[in-house]
Amino acid sequence: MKAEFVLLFAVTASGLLGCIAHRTDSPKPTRMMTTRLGYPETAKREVVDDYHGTKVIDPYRWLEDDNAAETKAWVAAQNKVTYHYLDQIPERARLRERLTKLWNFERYGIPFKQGGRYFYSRNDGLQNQSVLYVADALEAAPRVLLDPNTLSSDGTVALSGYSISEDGNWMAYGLSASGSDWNEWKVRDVRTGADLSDHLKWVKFSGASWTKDGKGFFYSRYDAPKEGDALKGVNKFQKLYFHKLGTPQSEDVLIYERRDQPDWGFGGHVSDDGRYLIISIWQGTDRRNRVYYRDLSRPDAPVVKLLDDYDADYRFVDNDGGVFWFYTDLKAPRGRVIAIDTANPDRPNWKEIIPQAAETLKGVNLLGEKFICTYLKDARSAVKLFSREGRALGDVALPGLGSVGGFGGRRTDTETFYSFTSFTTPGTIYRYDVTSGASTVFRAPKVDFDSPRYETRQVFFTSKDGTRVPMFVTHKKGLKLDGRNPTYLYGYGGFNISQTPGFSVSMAVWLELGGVYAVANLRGGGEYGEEWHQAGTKLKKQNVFNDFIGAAEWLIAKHYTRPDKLAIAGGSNGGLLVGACMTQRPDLFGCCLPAVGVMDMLRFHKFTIGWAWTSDYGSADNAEEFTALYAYSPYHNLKPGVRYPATLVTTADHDDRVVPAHSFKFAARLQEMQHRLGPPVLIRIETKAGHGAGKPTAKLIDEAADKLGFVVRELGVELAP
Ligand code: X98
Repeated sequence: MKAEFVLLFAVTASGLLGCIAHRTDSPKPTRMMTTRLGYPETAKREVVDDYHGTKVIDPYRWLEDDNAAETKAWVAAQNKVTYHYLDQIPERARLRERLTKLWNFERYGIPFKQGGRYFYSRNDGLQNQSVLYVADALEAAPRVLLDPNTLSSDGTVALSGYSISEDGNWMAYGLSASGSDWNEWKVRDVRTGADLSDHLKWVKFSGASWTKDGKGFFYSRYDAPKEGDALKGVNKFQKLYFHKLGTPQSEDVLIYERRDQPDWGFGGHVSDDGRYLIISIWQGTDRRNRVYYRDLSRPDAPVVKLLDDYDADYRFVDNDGGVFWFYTDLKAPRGRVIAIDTANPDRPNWKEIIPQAAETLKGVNLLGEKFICTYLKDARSAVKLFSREGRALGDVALPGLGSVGGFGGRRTDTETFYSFTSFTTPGTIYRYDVTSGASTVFRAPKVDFDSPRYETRQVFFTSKDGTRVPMFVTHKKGLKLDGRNPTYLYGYGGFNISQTPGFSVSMAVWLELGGVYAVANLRGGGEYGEEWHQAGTKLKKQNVFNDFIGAAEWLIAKHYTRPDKLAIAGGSNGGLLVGACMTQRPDLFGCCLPAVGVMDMLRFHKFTIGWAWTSDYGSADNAEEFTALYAYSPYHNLKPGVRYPATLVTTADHDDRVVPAHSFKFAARLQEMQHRLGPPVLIRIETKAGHGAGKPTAKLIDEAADKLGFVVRELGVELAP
């Protein structure tokens, strides 16, 4: 077959990847490679479950055993096939080279002040892990407080969290190895940089909160798992402890547990005035919570059940003596701020301070006696100020369509910091003077990317049931809507999590290639508050897939692209999204990238923290919810002989958030079902890595090169010579 090439784009400033050609006839060169791929034989075993009278086979159940030698052999054999295929993609080396060059820019985390010292992270560009610094003044030369790169030779030990004592002298910090959610916490003397002997194990889903006197901190932990079960055993019965500085963990004081409530999780937080321990009680990822508190000024004070109706999301903001301010979505799906006087806590006495707005309230901080509220307006950030009484005091002006984060600090602080990022600019850090309202740049990264050549448009499309759904579309200025632009469509659609603009090195390289990058704000997310979230959960989860399919159809109808030029991607709940959409509409996509996805919707609740997600998914234990789950579960909806799009499933051996067995079983069955002349179905299993957090830069670059290389090959994107 004769391939024609049409040169469409001019060379960029970098001169490396700026010009691409499109094959106009899509010869699908993968076919030949596919037949030579030789997937490993995956044994099928007879496993049948009965769900409410429906028999369901699970032939690849054996892949759930992460300790079995046969699972390890299967992983090795799959990786061999995958890397053999990826090694033959000539563009991959150049993509990796360009990714490495673009990744190599200095970037800072958002600073904060504690005990007269400033703390911030910095990455010089290619460091596997960002380094934590401390400085005596904002522009004083900082010194290294913690360099995680020294903790392992390959960058696989990451700082997962830290907390500084009131006087700024002590730092409790959590470390995660190989991407696991399990953390070990230690304590460092900020003045000397030396560690104490304190060592806490089996900490998960916890921060640390110091008492005002710096004598110790509150944290949450689980019991040690059974031998061999650490990465897949169910996490229940979390307990809240107090750890006293300089003592062994065995002497930690149990502050709160509920043996009658296995699903309850606890977050302990000491109020800035040091007076109260606020205990947030969670039941999985359900947004609703309970709030209890204890008066720390009295050693024998009881735990008081302040908010125990489990009817809304309540997040403690700050307090003025016994008056507590909360963010809540109670009778306000887009959020508001209320005050509860703990001396008169009955509901009729609650006061509304900042009412619900048209925008969705996402964050509230009290600084310089003003509330700084971050909102989402059609998935873009807006920041508004209010007095303590709730009087509107104006906005913080932002540089454009993007996302902000930060505004941390204390009620008495008049200085705070925030970051601003967009699809074409990496995070710039600003210092904000709360008194004058002036923002000044603290650090602006310089990245080798010609941002002004690109544009982001926000579009709205209509989903299957008529719902108006927003989507960000980013590409080179002057893009020709000729229906054949390679397009990378990304989505998540769950857990009240919003997809807001942000810079991605990988997508910057894609844009340089002439690609279109689309991010759809699907239902299930938090863009428009709790109603938007609920509209994509449980029996309504199909709405999320309909929205994503609607986004793809819109991009095709508006001549951005066509199915064989369209890649879809998503991770975690977004991996489920990709898996469900490709099983429902295999004709609509040219390439699919389901990453660390939840693929077996009948068994997700049986591993680690999976049970927590029944708030979004429901459970196969419930007959009605089983029917909904079985109708879209990616693993269960693959059909024999269908021509599925080229697929690169990605996961990692230490993913204890979404166990890799989901991806293993899905990939095994997809290889079994794929049409014999269909495009490749590969699974890439990263080693010494987890769900994503803390992944070292070297691994991020390798993964991005492999994914982009795969997309470039499968969509037939030609790089400039
Ligand atoms: C989680 O599963 C979040 C996991 N998680 C936490 C923390 N606390 C939790 C309490 C209860 C249940 C889960 C919790 O991370 C936590 C608390 C303090 C400090 C650090 C962590 N999430 C979902 C997820 O990962 C959605 C996003 C958060 N999923 C994977 C959903 C499906 C696929």
